[in-house]
Amino acid sequence: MSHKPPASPPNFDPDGAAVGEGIYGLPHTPQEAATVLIPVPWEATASYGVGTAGGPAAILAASRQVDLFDLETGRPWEDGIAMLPVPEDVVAWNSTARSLALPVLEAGGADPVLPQEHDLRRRAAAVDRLAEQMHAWVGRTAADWLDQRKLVGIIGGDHSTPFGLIRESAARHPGLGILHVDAHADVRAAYEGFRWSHASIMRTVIEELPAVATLVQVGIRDLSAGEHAFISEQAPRIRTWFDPHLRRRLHDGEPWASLAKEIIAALPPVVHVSFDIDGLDPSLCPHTGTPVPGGLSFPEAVTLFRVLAESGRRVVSFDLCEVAPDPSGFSEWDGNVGARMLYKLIGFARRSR
Ligand SMILES: [Mn+2]
Repeated sequence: MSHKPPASPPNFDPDGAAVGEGIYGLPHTPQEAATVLIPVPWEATASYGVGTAGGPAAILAASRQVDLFDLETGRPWEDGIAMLPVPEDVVAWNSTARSLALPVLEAGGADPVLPQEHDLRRRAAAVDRLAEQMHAWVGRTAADWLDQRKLVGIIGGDHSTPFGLIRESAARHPGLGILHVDAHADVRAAYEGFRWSHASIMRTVIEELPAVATLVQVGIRDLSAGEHAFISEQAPRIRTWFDPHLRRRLHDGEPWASLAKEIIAALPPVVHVSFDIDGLDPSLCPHTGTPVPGGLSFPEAVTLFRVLAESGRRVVSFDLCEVAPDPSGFSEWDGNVGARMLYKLIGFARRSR
């Protein structure tokens, strides 16, 4: 990629404590930066714990503690990383959608036919319309930066947030593959009455985006029988490495490096990485909305990124979702892990280009 690194201001010291307002304390504007991050503080349909709408702010705050030098990827900051301001429209849509959704979530969903659930259905439909506005906004914003040949990442928010980016990315790269790290399969047809649920993102991707050639899932350990059947029916377009099966092979002595190569080999040449933080061991994301025991260690996830970059495949876009700060404000651990995972992901994605 022929991107000219932006000149750093004379008073910028990459080894010093972060002083700038930007992510990782960096001085770059989005126009200068090779990597542009779009924060999407949206969690309208969070069904269990809430707080992922605070993900972008938590990652931004914690990012200032991350050393810019990285042992594995060198200096990913050099050609610029910038996060756009938190979009006020999305904040307002999220809060309206959240109030509309609450009674539906409390009722465990909206029945599609029962007359007495008419109001719940009306609410769920209104939430879906707001979600579509959010997707349209994400799509327009992402399209602008993708057309400038930037690496574009969504910082969620819940896992419904990257749909607009994946759609734009796939439109520019037909045959796109998705590397999806998650505890959940996210292939429910709809969830709790909402078409645009955090639990159905990959179902929508598979059904509505024929330009997505392959979905490769890793770390999945919590899904319904219906989702399990859907994954089997969709093979080989969906390839899932379930977490218990990966653990068993590791315990039987197979090295993670060879499992990672097997997983990455299933991907086409151009890739979007969709990273739900709950794909990791929940000790690394204790406040995320739907934690599940098991999952990847931090170094296992980073090895996947490394093997992906070294394979010659190209990462053109990504999302990092479901990071939620400690509601008491006491611990910044979730944001810390999120900011470090993001830095590794950007570092290896930049190397892949
Ligand atoms: Mn998940």
